[in-house]
Amino acid sequence: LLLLAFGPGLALAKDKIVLGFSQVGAESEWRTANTQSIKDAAAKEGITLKFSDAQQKQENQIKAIRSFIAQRVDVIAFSPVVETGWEPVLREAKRAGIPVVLTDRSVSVKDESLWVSFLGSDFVEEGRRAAKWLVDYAPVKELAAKGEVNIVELQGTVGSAPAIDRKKGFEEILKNQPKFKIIRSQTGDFTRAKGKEVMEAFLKAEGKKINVLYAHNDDMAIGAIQAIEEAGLKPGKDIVIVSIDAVKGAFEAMIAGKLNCSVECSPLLGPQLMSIVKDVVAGKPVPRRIVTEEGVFPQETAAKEFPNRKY
Ligand code: GYE
Repeated sequence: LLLLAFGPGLALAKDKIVLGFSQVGAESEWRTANTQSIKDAAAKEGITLKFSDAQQKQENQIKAIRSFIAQRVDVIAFSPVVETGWEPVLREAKRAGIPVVLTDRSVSVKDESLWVSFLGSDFVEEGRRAAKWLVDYAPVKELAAKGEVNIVELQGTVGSAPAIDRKKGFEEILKNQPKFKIIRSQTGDFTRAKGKEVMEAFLKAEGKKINVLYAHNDDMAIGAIQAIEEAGLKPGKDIVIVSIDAVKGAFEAMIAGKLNCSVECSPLLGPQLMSIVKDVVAGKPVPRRIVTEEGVFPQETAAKEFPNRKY
């Protein structure tokens, strides 16, 4: 204990790696699976985890990171709720000599030396995959042959990397599809409650004109499914639905015929994160970017895939 008081210079006094992790919140099934994965992997690797839940607020994440700096943790990892506004606190971490690892979401900062590694999905590609699936889906093709395909979009958290990129990737594919129109687009903050609320508003404004719902995550799609049913329409039939994450709840909705496709985004980042943390502490070089490998699950594959799903 006495030795510890002299700070990190005396490495022999503490042999366990201490990781400070600032999580976005608990807004979705994806997020709770991600938190579990990180906690399990830390325990398995014998890494002391200081975990902080920001309840989807950047100011809480900044506070958590400052407190990790004050506690002189070995490594700070975080999943930034939004992309911008991180320079000051990341500069503080750098000045304190604490390496920062980004997980799941990235930041937009000019000085790239403010973080050492970014582990997570390619969100633009996920958006492209959702649009490609949609354009090729037989019932939608039929609609397009006859007239316009009217899409409503439920966006993720405003300013977050997955909301920005999933929109971008989706639009990139639809740019070449003159029949496909995004008629409404609004944030549902990645939650079921908001997804339902915003879908209710879409239905009020556009009614039966809506052919397709594109939701940036499964939770918002699941909330929207409720709104669609309450409006007396059949989700998955009257309105084709594609969303992202491929959590268990999405598989259940697909098996029930209410969701048409979910593009995978894996939250199981814990083991890879711990291995990066160990390498950083050991002074080994780490990859700047590690992209998660993912698939696409159309409704027809859901029953067969369901037993294999880990989140
Ligand atoms: O898709 C959504 C969650 O950042 C990839 O955040 C993550 C997203 C995920 O709330 O469900």
